[in-house]
Amino acid sequence: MSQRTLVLLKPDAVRRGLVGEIIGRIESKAGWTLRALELRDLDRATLEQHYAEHEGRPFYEPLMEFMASGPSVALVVEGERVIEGVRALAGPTDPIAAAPGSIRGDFGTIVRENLIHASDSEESAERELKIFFPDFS
Ligand code: IDP
Ligand code: MG
Repeated sequence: MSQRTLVLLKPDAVRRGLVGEIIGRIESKAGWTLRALELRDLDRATLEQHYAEHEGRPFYEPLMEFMASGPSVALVVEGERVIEGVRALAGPTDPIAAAPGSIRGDFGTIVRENLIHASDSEESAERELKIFFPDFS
């Protein structure tokens, strides 16, 4: 089942020079392809839409500040079960709990600065792709 997912390489990944490493892992999965890729400063309005489900949580404001602290890389990745697959490559939200071999497990220590966002379901992917790539068909 071919799908599309929205991936963000967060400002910590860009600052730390891990963009190539992380995209390499995604690109290496057989049959997955990059359909869009852009280095982008994410503005408040975009971030509010993207993280609407978390509004009011204690980590929300620090998360918004962090996500606006430098450019991110926004990607559309397409391929077989790519939504579930990129989440598996990323690992769970807390990088200390994430298994070695996963992106968060290999490179992260701080929950907020966990390197990568990836859509968590078909519904989320559809919603998030519209926010970040509204002209993409
Ligand atoms: P996800 O990115 O693994 O889907 P979510 O629960 O959707 O995780 O949270 C969105 C983002 O908010 C996380 O990736 C992380 O950057 C941040 N975050 C989530 N929970 C916490 C927390 O408890 N403390 C600090 N930051 C958090
Ligand atoms: Mg999430």
